[in-house]
Parts: sequence; structure tokens; C-alpha cells
Amino acid sequence: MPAPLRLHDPKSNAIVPAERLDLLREIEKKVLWLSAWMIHNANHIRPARDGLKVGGHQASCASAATLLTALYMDALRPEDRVAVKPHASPIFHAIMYLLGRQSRDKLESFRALGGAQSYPSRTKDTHDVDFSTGSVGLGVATTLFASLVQDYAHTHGRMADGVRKGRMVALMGDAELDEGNVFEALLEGWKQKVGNLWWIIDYNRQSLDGVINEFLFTKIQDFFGTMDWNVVTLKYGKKLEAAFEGPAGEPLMRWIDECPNDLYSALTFKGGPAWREHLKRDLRGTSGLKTLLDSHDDDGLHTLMTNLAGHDMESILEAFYAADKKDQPQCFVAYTIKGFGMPLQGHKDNHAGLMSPDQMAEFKEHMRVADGAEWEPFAGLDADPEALADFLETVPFAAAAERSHKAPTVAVPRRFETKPAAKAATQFAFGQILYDIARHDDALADAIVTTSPDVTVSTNLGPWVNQKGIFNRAERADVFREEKVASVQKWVRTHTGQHFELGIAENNLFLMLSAAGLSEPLFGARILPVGTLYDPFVNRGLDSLFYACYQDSRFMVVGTPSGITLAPEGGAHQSVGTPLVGIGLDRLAYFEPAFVDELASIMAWGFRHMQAEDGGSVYLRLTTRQIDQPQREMTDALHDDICRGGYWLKAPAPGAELAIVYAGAIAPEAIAAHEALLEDVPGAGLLAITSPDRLHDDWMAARRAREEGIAMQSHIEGLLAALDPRAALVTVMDGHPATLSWIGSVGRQRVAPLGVESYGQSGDIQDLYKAAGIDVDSIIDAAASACLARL
Ligand SMILES: Cc1ncc(C[n+]2csc(CCOP(=O)(O)OP(=O)(O)O)c2C)c(N)n1
Ligand SMILES: [Mg+2]
Repeated sequence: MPAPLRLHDPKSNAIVPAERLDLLREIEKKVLWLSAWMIHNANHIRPARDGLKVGGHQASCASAATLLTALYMDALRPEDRVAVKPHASPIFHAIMYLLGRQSRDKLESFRALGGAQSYPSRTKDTHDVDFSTGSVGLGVATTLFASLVQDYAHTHGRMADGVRKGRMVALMGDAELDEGNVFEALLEGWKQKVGNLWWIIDYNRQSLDGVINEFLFTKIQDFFGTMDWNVVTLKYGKKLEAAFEGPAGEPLMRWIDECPNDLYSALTFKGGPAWREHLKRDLRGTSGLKTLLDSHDDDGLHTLMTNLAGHDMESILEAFYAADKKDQPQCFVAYTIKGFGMPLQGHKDNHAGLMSPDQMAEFKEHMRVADGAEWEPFAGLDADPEALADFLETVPFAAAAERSHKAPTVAVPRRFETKPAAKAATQFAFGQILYDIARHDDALADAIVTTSPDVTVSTNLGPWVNQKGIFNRAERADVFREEKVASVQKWVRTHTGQHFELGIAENNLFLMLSAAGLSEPLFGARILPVGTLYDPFVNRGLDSLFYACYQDSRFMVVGTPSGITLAPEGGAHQSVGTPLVGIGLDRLAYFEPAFVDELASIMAWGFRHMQAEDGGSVYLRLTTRQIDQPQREMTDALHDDICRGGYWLKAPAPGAELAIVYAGAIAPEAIAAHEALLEDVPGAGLLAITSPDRLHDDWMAARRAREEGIAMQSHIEGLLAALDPRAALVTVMDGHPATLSWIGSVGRQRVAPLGVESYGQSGDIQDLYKAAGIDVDSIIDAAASACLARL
């Protein structure tokens, strides 16, 4: 549990003293104003060059303004970590600006290159973004996994000295609950007994297209309750609660409770007279109604009727402080109004709506902001500027100048030692390498944490798990073992285990990797996460994988088995396009080694790359196909070439006219075809590609460097330089042919690209390779045609 929130004034009975509440309310106004102005400035004032709407979400910001002000300006501590709903980004930036952690320049260039980001971004914004958001649902679920990772780091003693445990918080839109990944995470959290977690739902009852179902809140209560969460409903603000005690109070409450969401929204948009008219009509004859209505002018009545708890600072903080006492996940359903306080409020089309210049002028007047004072932190506020400045100086969240941590790097050998059998498969070798690391029991072994969505055993993580055990907040013995039922797997669940066993949900795998891969900046803990899954199911969690890389999380993911090489299992277990994902995804280095010694080099490189300042994550595409292993000495030069993406397995004669270029499990076919071709094309080369991705990146970098006048030759250019400039290349792999066919553009050599374009057949390797056109004969035929074509 994080340190409990304390009352600010122990002498006062109030949870938050009245003067503090007043200041918080003033700051909330400024936060709202700045968010609206930032968006207005980007759309209407900053010159536009491309004619495109800049956008921004003034209404989505308004509904979250009170909640985020309450969090950042009062409840949060520096160690707390938050996912802010994507469309409240300007509110977040405004808060950071007031806290002196964001520059005016960035606000003025909101959504422009280098400016404050449209959606909070760990990599493009300042360090105070804890989790990037944008693809709805993913940031929310990440906080759940981050809570588990923080517990892991804490119980394993891996958090840096002086780093305290914090709360994991998501401020989410209500429509984010439509995303299935949120529910997958909820169930996993229940299994893992996640504790320290707040999900605050900005319950404005609107999504992008319209108004949501009246009864969603009952379902929210049910499913969060089922998962053992504490659900706190924040419905009425203090003004409404007081009115319910006064004349016509009870009928008024009933009327609001029964009011359909769309009518409530429409009346919110229309304002005081419309509320009056409806109440008069619907509550005709109610005793006390006249007194109630007469005691409010139109503005007052509108303020009363829209006084929902999600816009009531006092109600929100009371709930936050009360919740903090329990180590149970907390779901706050905070009723809010989309566009609250703006002319857009309640309108069903307000999601992407922007205030017009006239509406903005009116809003500006209402906020009492003078021309030229739009960016001034305290302009138009009722409180004394000095008191506001003092307040901001002492905001607990901002007590630490730097919230992002560093952890020492863990030493990794240049490469791992392996003694492969004559025949071996990369997937088994992967398990063996991890097992050897586990047995060494050194700093590297301590830093690695593994995870898998119910394919731990079938991806060869079993031996590692037997050595290291499963981590779970709830300890549990291995009953099979205690009952002496023979099994090679030990499944003891302890606080010291180093494997997260997940249910079958690939989204959860990637979100777990995403959270664990941020353990250095978030918790000062060096953790090296390794996740495994069947390669085709990379696609199932693809958005979460993109998301993880987007926020520069560091992990190793192993897709195995892959391709059509798993043969008889066939069908939907085959992957075709994943190599293109590996190439296309920024901050992810994709490798497809064929041999065990290559894998041993790549894994060691990968563990270093995951820790490097300018490094990234690693994706290994492996196989269960056992192939003949080269018995060779691993020299430093060969090791380096393998890590850079390729080497000549059989060097071409100078000026050779043909090369077979292959990657991965198809190596035996490429070797056999190459041998057969040597009779007709003596001197033909055989190029082993270990990473199409690294080669491609390097080629692009070299091109850019040369355009800037810097001499640079990329690795692939160096390799191909051994060939005749008009040589023919046959590229081949168990994956989409576009993964390698680009190599022809490097030296403008003719390419015959072989690979897999369709999938779904069962069969043996011989039949499937033949059907896909990647068997030995197909390679030889392609080489013959390519050689003829170059004549
Ligand atoms: C995965 C994904 N699909 C679609 C979108 C487009 N989109 C952005 S916001 C939104 C609706 C959000 O509604 P809600 O979460 O209730 O937010 P709020 O009402 O607070 O703006 C949609 C569909 C997205 N950002 N991410
Ligand atoms: Mg909404």
C-alpha cells in the first residue's frame, strides 16, 4: 500500500479545509480556461498552412477538469502514476503549466510539431506523462498491470533507494468500457488479486457519436463488484444534496434519477429556462416546488441542476480520501457533464465540437480573462494571486522535481554460450538459454521476469519457471507436487517467483510487458521482461504491442512457433504477416535466427538493447523445426554481423552473379538449393539474414546520412557489394515475401521474391513448402529464371 493520504489540516474536521477548497475551485476554473484556449488558439489563431482542422476536444476536457484538478492539485503524490484519458490531454498540459512543469511555448504549439501532444505521450511530452494514451482502453488496463509490476518490484526489493510505492490511477472516459481489453484486464486483475488501483470513470454519459444507455452504471456496479472492486458512485454535488433536504427535495431527486440521459443532456445544453419549464410541467402539484423554483434565478437553477458530484471538488476529494484506506481496487463512477460550463455543454454532437470565435469571446468574458491575458496563470480568478502562487508551490504532486527514475544496468555477457546438438530448433534453444541463465543465479537471472498467456509450457518457458517459480500476490502451493502426482512442471506461486502466468489474452500479455518494460522510469527497478506467445497471436494483441513500443517500454517478445513451419498443426496457428509487423514497428528490433548460436548472440544483444538509452524492445520469431546446426567457432566478427542483421553463410566469389538470400527456419532448403546451383553458377553466394528489420533500419539511416553529406555504408550495402552489380537475388523465407524483397532495391539488383502469401493449410513441411513455393525446387527454379532474366 502507498503511504496514506493525510488531512491537510489536522485541527479542522473538514477533510479538506474550506480555504483550500476555494483555491482548488479557482485553479479548476483556470485549468478549464487554459484547456479551451489552448485548443482555440491552435484552431483559430495560429496560422494554418494545410487547411486541415487542428482539432482538440474542448467538451471532453471540460468533463474531466474537476476530477483532474482534484487529483493533481491535491490527492496525488509524486510516486503516484496516472493514465489520463486521451481527450483530456489539454487539461493535463494546463495543470502541468500551472505547476511550472510545462512551458507556455508548448501550449501555444499544441498539436504542432514539437508542441504539447494531442494525447498524453510519454515519449513526446515531458516526463510527467506516466502512461501514454490515445487508443482508448489501453492506458486504463495498463495501470492494472503497472500495479502488479510495482508489487513485484517492491516484494523483490528491486525499487531504487528512496522510491516509494505509489497509487496506480486511470482517469477514463465512460465509453472506454466498451473496449474488450478493459474486461480482459479486469479478470486477470482478479486472478492476481490486484490491490492498489483507482479507476475513475468520467461518467459524462456521452461517447463520440452520442449518449449512452441509462443503465450502464448498474452494469458497471455489477461487473466491478463481481471482480471484487469497491465501487464508489459520485452522483450529486453538495448543492443538490442540500436541495434534496429542502422544499420538494425528494420529488426533485426522484425526477433527476429518472431523467433519461438524453433529456438531461438536452436541458443542460438549453439552460435555466428549460429546466424550469420541465420541472414545472413534470412536478406539477408537488408541494414546495414553487418555493424551490422561486429561490433560484435561471442561472442559479441551471447551476443547481448541473451540480453533479464529478464537478464538485469537495465530493470528489471526500471520496478519494475515504477510498485510500482500503487495499482493494477502487472504481469511482463520477457523474459529469461533457462540455461543463461551456456553450457546448450537454449537446450530443459536442465530442469534436469547437467553440466558435463568438462563443469563445462569450466564454472569455464569463471567465473574466482580459485580451492579452489569455495565458496568464491567475487572470480573472477571484483569489489573491499570492495565495494561489503559495498554493501551487506546495502541491504535493510537484514536491519532486524529477519523477522519472534510473536504475543501474545489469551486466550481460557479449553472447551466451551454447552447445547445440547436431540438430536443434530455435524455440527449444530459447528455453535452454533462459534455463542456463536461471541456473547461473546472477544479477541477470534476478532481473529477468517472464510472462506468457497460457502457453508457458508450449513455448519452452517451463524449465525457467521450474527454477524461478511463479509470482502471485496470493501464495499457493503446488498441490500436484504435494500429492506426489508426477509432472515435470513445478507450479508453486510465491512472492519470490519470477514468472507471471496469465490467462489466454494476448492483449494482457502485451500490456503486462508494456508495464513491466517501464519499471525503470516508473519504479526505479531494472526488470527485463520476456514474454512468449504463439506467433500468429501477435496479431491478436497487436494494438497493445504497438502501444507498448509507442511509449518506449522495453521488453523481449518471442513469437513461437511461427510461419507455416509448424506444419501439421496448420490452420489459424500459422503466421504470415508478422515479419512485416517486425519491420514496420518503431522501437522494436525483429530477428528471425535460423541457428542456435545466432540466437545466443541475439538474446545477449537484446538484453543489452533493452537497457540502452537509445535502445528498444526485441521481437524474436522462432520455430520448433529441428534443423542441422553449423559446428563453427563464433568469432566476434560473426557475432557482430548476426546482431547487425546478416552475414554470408557461403561467401560469393568476387563479382558473383547470383545469391540466395534467406531468413529463419527455411535455412535447410536455402542451403540445399544453393549447393545444387553451384554446379551451374559457381561462386553463387548464400546470405543468411538474421534480422530483416535491423538491416532495413540501417539502410534507411545510411541513406539519410548520405543525403546530409555524411559518408556511410549500411551493413546490407556492404554485404551486397561482394556481388556483381547486376547479380540476381532469390530471397526466401517462411513469411511474407515483402520482408526481404526490398533488398533488391539496395543495389538495384533483380529479385525473385519467394515467401508465403496465404495460409491455413495443414500438411507436412514438404507439402506446405511446395504449395507456398519455398521448397528447394522452387528456389532453384526461381534462381534459374532470375539468372536468365539478367542476361
Ligand atoms: C481504440 C480507439 N477507437 C476509437 C477511437 C476514437 N475515439 C476517440 S474518443 C472516442 C469516444 C470516447 O468517449 P469517452 O471515452 O466516453 O470519452 P469522453 O466522453 O470523455 O470524451 C472514440 C470512439 C480511439 N481513440 N481509440
Ligand atoms: Mg464519455
